[in-house]
Amino acid sequence: MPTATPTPFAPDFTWGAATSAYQIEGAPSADGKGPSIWDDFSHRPEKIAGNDTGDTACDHYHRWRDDIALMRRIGLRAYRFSIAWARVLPEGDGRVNDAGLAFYSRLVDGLLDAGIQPWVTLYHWDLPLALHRRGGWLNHESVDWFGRYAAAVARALGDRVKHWITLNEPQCSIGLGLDRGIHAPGDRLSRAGVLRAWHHQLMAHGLAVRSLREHCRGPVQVGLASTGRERIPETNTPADIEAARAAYFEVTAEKGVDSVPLALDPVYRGRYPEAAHAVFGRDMPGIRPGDMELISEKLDFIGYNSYSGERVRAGADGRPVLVPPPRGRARGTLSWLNREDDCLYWAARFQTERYPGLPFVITENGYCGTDWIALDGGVHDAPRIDFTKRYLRGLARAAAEGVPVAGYFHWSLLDNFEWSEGYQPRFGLIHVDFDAQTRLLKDSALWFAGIIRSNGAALFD
Ligand code: GBH
Repeated sequence: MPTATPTPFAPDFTWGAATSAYQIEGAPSADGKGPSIWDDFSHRPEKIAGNDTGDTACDHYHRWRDDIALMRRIGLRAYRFSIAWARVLPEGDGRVNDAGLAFYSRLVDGLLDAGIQPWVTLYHWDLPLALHRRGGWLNHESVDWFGRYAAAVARALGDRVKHWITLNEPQCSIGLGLDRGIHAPGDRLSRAGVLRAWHHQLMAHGLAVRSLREHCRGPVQVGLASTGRERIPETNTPADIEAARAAYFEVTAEKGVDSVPLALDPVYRGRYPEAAHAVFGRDMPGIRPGDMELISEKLDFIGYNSYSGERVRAGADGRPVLVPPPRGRARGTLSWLNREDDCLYWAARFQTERYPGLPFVITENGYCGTDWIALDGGVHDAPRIDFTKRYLRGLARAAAEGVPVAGYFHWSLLDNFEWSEGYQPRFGLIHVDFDAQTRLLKDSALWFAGIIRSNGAALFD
C-alpha cells in the first residue's frame, strides 16, 4: 500500500543490497578460474576463525538464479556484486577466460530480466594469485593489469551494465592485507611499501575509470567505494561539529591508510592532503607527472561504506576529544562495529561539503548478529531492523537538508564469509544454512522490502 507519509528520498533513489565475489560464490576453480590471494590465504592454518574458507561459501556460483528470485521478493531495485578478477583472467593478465565472463553475463541478464539494476564492483580484494607472485600492488605494472582487466569486463558487460565501482575499500585491501597482515595476502610491508601499493591502487582505479568509459556502450556511472570510521558531534554546537569534522579528516601515522582524506583528496581533488606529506614524510610515494590526473579522473558519484562511528566533542582548546561509547553498548558480534545512529548523516554531510558536486551513495551499511532460525521457523533479527532504521533515518535527514544522497545498499544480501572472521558474524538480510545451502528471508528482509516499497516513508511509521 502506498503510504501518505512524505519521504525525503528522490523518486529515483536506488535501494539495493550488496555482496562480494569471494564472500559468496564458492566454486574456486570452476570453468577455468585461477586462484586468488584469498583462495591461498584462507587455506593457511590459523588465518581464519574456525579455519573456514570460501571454497563453498553461499555456493552462489551455482545458485544465482535462486538468489535473484529472493532479491525480487525483497523488491531490490539494484544489486551490487563484485567480479572475481581470476575468473576473467586466470593469471590476472593476458589470457581471457570466456567461461568466467559468461557467468557474470548470465547473472547480469538475470538481474535485468528481474528489473534489478546491476552495480558491478571490479575489485573487492581478491587479487589473482599470479599477480601477487609478480609483486602485486607493489609492482608499478599493477596499474596496467587492472586497466586491462577493466577493459575486458567492460567489453563483455558494458552493453548492459551502467553502474560501476572500481575498488572496494582500498583502506582494507592495503591496510589489512599489506600493512597489518590480517587479510590476504598477509603481508606486513614497511610504511613506504604500504604507501607505494596505495598509490598504485589509486592509479589503477583511475585507469579503470578510463577503460570503462572507453569500452562500455553509452554513458556509464562510475565511482569508488571507500570507507572510514564516522565522527559524530556530541552536540549540535558549531564547536563540536568542527571538532568532529577535524577528527574525521585528520591524517595520522597511527591511522595510516585509514586516514579518510588519504583516499578521498587524491580521488576527488587531485592531490594528497598536505598533512599526509607532513605525517609520512619520505615514506610518501614518488609522484610522477600524470599520476594525480589519472587518480582524479572525473567520477559520477561518491561511493561510501559506513558502519561504525565514535562521538567527538570539542576540548577546552577546541581540539577534538573522543567520547567513549556508553558502557555495554551492543556491538553486534564484531567488536569494531560501534553503533552510532547518525553515521550516515555525518558521512554524507562531511563528504559532500568537502567534495561538492557529486551524488552520494551508501554502497554498504549493515549489522552483524548471531541470527538463528527460531523454533517457529523464522529469523527474528530485531536488532538489525532497529540498527538499519536508525541509520537510514540519518540518511533521510541528510536528504531532507538537501544533501544529494542518491542510493543505499544494505550489506549484505546473504549471510556470507566474513573474511578473517569466517562464517560466524552474519550480516545478511537472508539467512544461509552453509551446510544445507538453504536460504530464508529474515524479518529484516521483509522490513526492508517495506522501506523500498514506500521509498523510505515507512522509516517514520
Ligand atoms: C566491509 O568492510 C567490506 O566491504 C565487506 O566485504 C565486509 O564483509 C563488510 O564490511 C563487513 O565487515 O580488524 O578490528 O581493526 C567494512 C569495514 C574495515 C570494518 C576493517 C572492520 C577491521 C577492524 N571494515 N575493519 S579491526
